[in-house]
Amino acid sequence: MKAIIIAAGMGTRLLHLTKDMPKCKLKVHGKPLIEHTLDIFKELGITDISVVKGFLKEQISYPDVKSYYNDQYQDNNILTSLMYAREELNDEVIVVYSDIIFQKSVVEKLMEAQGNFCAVVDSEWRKNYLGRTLHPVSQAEKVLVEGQAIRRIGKHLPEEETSGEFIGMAKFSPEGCRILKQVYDELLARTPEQRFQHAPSLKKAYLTDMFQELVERGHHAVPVFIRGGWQEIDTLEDLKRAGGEITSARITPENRRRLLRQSLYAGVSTERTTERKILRAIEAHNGISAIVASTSILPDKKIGFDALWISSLTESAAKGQPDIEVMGFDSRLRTVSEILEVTNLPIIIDGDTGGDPNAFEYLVRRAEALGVSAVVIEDKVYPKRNSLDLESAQIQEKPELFAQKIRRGKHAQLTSDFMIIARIESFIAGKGVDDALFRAKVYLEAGVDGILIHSKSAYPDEVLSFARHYRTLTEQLEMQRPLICVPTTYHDVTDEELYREGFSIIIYANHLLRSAVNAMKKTCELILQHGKGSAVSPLCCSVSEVFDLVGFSDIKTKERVFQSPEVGKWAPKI
Ligand code: SPV
Ligand code: MG
Repeated sequence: MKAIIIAAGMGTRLLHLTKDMPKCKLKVHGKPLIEHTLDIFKELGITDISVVKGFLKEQISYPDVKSYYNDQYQDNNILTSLMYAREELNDEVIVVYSDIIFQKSVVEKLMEAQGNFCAVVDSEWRKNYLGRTLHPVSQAEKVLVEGQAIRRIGKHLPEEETSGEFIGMAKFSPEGCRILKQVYDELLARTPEQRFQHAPSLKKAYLTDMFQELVERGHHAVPVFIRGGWQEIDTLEDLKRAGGEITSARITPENRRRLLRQSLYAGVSTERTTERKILRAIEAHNGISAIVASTSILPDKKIGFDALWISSLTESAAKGQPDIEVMGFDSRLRTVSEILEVTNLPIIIDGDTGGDPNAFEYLVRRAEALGVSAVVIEDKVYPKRNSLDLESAQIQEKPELFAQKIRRGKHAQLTSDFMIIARIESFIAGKGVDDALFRAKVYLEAGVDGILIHSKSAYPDEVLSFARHYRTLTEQLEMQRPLICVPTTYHDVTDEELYREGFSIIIYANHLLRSAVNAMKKTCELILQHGKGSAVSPLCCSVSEVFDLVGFSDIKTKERVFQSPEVGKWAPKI
């Protein structure tokens, strides 16, 4: 008996949890989903196991488990995935989705079943949908059984005509494997792009579409009935119900600190041969804003924020204070500590002017020890005023003095992962591109790890012109150092456009605080107007969402899971 685990998909419905991790690596009862499956197979003596990988294939690696790679995983579906492992289809083979968790008895029943095509069907399937709000019944792969045979199968079946739910585990006999491959090849040769059963094409077909095809061709598909004892993990809600934790895992300061440099120089060891990647950073000013920023993603594109910006403007504003460099580094570092607790993202800290060189050394040492990846200091005279204030005098530091501060900071840091970024305020101070470039050269020569060029213009022209000259300058100096910008005032240019013009990190520097202020103002206004809380319900997230975000739900999950000495052994929740 062999087994094939299909683990190629992107798990988009698990949102941020599957941004950087394949779904089968999510932990349930303290152990990755796929390891529950592997352990059960091994306990049952099934040692010839293959995995079809796709999304983030490098993260799925087990000794004695064969690998197949579905390189088109973004474009195809489960049936095609299975066919990537077609050379394994030559024996009695169990095929299983990688996002289900089940008891050993489920596999035992399937092993005993006789027939060329056997599918495990849960007759008590309706229970699986009680209180399951994010995965509706319409998504269930339903099965209609007549006599001892599957007649119809697929998500499209009406509930009234459903005998049970296909759990995503099937078995093919050697003869079943032969027929499966023959039918597949025939369909591929004849109608590769046409509708296939309920799928838009063969490529996009589910395993259930193939079962339906086999049934219609007169083959006997055997239902192997079970009553519960399994669970599908499709959404955050499913994960929570199964005993998985839904807030992000933790990270050591060492590992977090190096994340920014790693992303900037994605996988390339020398700074000469960089492979640039767009990095989006967004401001966070406290724990909850950091949680929202880290968990917000475009699931289909796997786009999320790559770093958090600890802004002086919003960090002080969150405490009701102006951004005039009076709050001090200790306040900023306390906020950083709060944020580190709740996110795995790398942190870029706004160091204002850096203070005097001694104060800057202190900031570098403390930030580096906490696991911050980079500090940005602006080349203004202490105490600075916020750069976007149109009335304040914006006085720049002498370039040589600022370079000295950079050298002191670089000298103070202990690791090569930590970055010091110089922020040039020439445009803010009303000077031109020549002054900015002169300063860039001085700071680069002082050893700075990147340059942030700031502007308060309504248009990106200033920063774009700087970017063009910066490229030439860094080529002349034979050093590649990332370029960063803060498009607050020139906010119509997209991050992709800025990236194409040479920027590596785009910082959305104050948007969570500003949008929160608007939402809070509206909420106050509506409550005062209507005299009741329901007036603002559409503006508010639910209390249970807050519980989920801040890990309260995980506490309850852990209390349940760790109650049993059998942590790591999944048991269905009764
Ligand atoms: C901040 O976010 O605190 C910044 C950027 O320093 S700006 O407010 O534009 O000066
Ligand atoms: Mg600032």
